[in-house]
Amino acid sequence: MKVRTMQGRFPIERIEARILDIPTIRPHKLSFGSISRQSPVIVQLWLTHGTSGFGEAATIGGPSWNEESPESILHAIHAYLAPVLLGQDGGCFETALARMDAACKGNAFAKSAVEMALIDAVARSLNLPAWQLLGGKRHQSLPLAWTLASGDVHRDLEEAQLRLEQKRHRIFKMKIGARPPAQDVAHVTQIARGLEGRATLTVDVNQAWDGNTARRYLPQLIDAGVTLIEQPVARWNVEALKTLTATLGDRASIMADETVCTPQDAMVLARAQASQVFSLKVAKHGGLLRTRQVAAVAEAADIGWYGGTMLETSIGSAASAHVFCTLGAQHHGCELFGPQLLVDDIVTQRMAIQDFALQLPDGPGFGVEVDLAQLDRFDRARTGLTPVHIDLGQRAASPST
Ligand code: MUC
Ligand code: MG
Repeated sequence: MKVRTMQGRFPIERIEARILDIPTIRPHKLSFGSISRQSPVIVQLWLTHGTSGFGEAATIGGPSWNEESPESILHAIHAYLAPVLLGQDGGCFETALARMDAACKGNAFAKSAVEMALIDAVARSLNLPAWQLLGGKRHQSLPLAWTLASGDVHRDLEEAQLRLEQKRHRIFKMKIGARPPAQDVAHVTQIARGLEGRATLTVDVNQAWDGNTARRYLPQLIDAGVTLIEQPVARWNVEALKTLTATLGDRASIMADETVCTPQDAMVLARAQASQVFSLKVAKHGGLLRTRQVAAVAEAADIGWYGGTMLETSIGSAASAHVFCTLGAQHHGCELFGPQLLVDDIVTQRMAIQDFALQLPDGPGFGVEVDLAQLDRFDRARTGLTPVHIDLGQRAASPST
């Protein structure tokens, strides 16, 4: 039998992952389709002295937001990432990332879930909050956006109204790009009128428009009151982002999301002056440490940051909050509202929201306690649910005649 040598102060003993299936409170409509279920991959990592930590990677609509799916993430973790980490010193985070990179190209979401569980486990064994291992916190709370994505003006306005009254959200992001642009402008204009003077409005086009459409319709959205515009064009279309930033940048900020994944992507955008804000997401950057690298490029290039989400449960959202709270002052708040979009959660207590801001949980690790019974309840291995597919609706339904 092969005997594994245990390395360093925090040897990694065991890594397990599973897919959960959690329904959303309402259909969530994006430019590329609609979802009614999230399928996060949850990782648990044990150190030899018994402490364990949790990590998460969530995708939206299987592999429809980018290349990774819950099933590919689970496979990458079990087949390629866990084997190169077992027995290694978990305290050497960069070495762990290098080993995962050497064993497996890409697969940023899968790596981020493992790195998250590792940082949680090491922080817990030191009885420290994770932010302490990530450079120290600079914010105790962050303004928290909510996404209006029901597709219906009245429902969107009702949702926004309630959240304003509850003092939970006063930044609202609208997901557009599924309908003809003129209809989107009409929808956003109605919402802007209904919320005038009480909220900040942003839109996420999720790559749906080409450069010409964006040049024509974004000024109309800005006239309606939109101040932050996320990923209006395809992720490869840096030229269009650059033109939009140069022509509209003094009236609203252009934010890159799908275009900015690696630190190298960040450098390309910074050199081209192709966006004023980066949407940071732990999963697409490949973990908490890489998120800090992308944020460092942003800071050096005078680009702001926004704390993005892939609609994670409270595990991934709390981990994201820990790294976002270590970043600089030039921010546009965050949208870590994933837990509120799900019918139920997998932690005993969610992060608090007060005065329109998410409060950083300060306990050991990511400061949230996982409810193991809830993990079992939603575990796909138990429920036998099949992979989630994005609902394309009328989009791409049949060839045009
Ligand atoms: C995205 O592209 O930003 C984040 C919030 C939301 O509603 O969808 C996601 C994905
Ligand atoms: Mg986005």
